[in-house]
Amino acid sequence: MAYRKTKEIVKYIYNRSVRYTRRNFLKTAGLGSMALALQSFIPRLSTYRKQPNILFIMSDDHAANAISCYGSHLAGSVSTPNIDRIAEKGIRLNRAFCTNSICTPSRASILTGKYGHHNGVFTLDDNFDRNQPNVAKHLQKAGYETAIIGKWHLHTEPSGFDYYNVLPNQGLYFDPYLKESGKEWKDRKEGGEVSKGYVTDIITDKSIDWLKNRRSDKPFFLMCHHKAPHGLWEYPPRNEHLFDNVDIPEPPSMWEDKTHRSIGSLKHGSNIRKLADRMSNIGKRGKVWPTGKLETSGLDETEITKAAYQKYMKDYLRCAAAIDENVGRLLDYLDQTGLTDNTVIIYTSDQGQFLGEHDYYDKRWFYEESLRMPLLIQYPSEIKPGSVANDIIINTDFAPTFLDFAGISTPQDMQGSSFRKILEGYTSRKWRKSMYYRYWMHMAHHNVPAHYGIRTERYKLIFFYGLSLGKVGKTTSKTLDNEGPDLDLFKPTEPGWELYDLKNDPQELRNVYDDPDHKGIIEKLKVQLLHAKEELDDTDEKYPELMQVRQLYWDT
Ligand SMILES: [Ca+2]
Repeated sequence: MAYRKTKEIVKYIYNRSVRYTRRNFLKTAGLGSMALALQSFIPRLSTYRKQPNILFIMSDDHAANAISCYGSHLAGSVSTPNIDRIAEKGIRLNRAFCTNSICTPSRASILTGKYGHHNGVFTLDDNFDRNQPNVAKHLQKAGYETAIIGKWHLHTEPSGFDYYNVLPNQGLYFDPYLKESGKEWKDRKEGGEVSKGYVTDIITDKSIDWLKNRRSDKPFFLMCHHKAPHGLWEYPPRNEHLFDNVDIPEPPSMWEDKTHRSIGSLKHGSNIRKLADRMSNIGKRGKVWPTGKLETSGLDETEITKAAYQKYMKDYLRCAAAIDENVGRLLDYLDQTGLTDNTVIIYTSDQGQFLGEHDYYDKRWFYEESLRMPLLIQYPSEIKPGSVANDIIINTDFAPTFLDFAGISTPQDMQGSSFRKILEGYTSRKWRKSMYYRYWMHMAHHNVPAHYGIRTERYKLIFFYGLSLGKVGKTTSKTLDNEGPDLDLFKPTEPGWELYDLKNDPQELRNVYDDPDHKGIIEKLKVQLLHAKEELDDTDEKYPELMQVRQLYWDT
């Protein structure tokens, strides 16, 4: 047996099917016989033992609002026909969320199936402990050939991969360095050899090369990780004139009156006006903005914000268009080589990105546009074309789901759960109805205060506790354009609470925390929040400083 004794397989399938599969449960309940019940599951055995290939394509900061199949204020301006192909042939998940909306922590959670406080990656600066278990190691043991190509950003040498070829840190858009397995490894931004060309094309070329040269007798697990469309949004020259003479629509929340916000969030974050300054000034190293300086002379404040938004969106969408082209190349390769039917194809992004919503760019906040990961999955044997799911999925669920496809039960140390059955259209009654979020990197880079909270299907409760708790590392000082740190920014900020009713206010334009009508729901959500923290082992008792803040502000 490749990975499990027959008896164990049958027991495993029987248990999971009884637990999750309404259709099969009804069948077996009517027959009332264990033997017949098992018989009805036997055809599934071959499917489970087949171990499909897994192609995981992840971009960086690609907001669902910028993917046409999700629909948004950008509909009509944005077209991602190749990424949409995955949704057309498979499923679109509308509520896939990250547990900490920045690159390094989200990637660590995807790999380990754990929150940052369990895998040790709280911030962009934390080195990933390569000796801990991860999904690639489990898949290797289960007989998979594994590879990661593209953005890594976990600083230490990848482990669990038969092959890797990864960018140091963020990587470069043009002529990037790449660090390949079998050669001397150097941590963090050191090391690597130059590949000539545009990074998105290169990552796809190397992914296709690896697919061509892989061992044919093993299923594969390939993580194809794009750098784009991460700032500073350097698009390929071929897309330079995309969106010429087009006015990109502004999101309705770009001009919102933020007076509804708590003091915890009100004055923080990076707005589009700040981006205008960065785009129009010469940086500290004497460099102009890489896609050209934003000209603002003669413009008033509103016009400057509008001009910066247009430039931001056009640069960003030109990068995203290159992602879409390259997703198409990978999908075409699978089609041409007959691999499509036996490959689970996933498209996602490490987290979302504000595209002017709430007058923000970047991510980090627990607000929807930053929290939400696009998630599209195609696997014709199990997923009906054009499916849509609204269940709450989080990034710690990815690893258990991949392992489920490989026939492996979720390891005890993983905190997420497999959502494989949701892809087939069945949701267990036990499936989570809420998710816990935590952002640790207090006021580093884009001035976002540390916070945590809970999002249910309807409500979102956020506690901005405003403390760095020693989680800001010594090299967290570099911003995107290499500006130095202002350590004063890492001082505590004033705490505050916010509550959003996502049913009546999906764009989070009205914080109703102080509305007396919501007193009851706030009490319930605080109990749920503490329960989630307890269950996930992220209790505040570990941080006396935070407990002090809680004592003062919990009931305010
Ligand atoms: Ca990212």
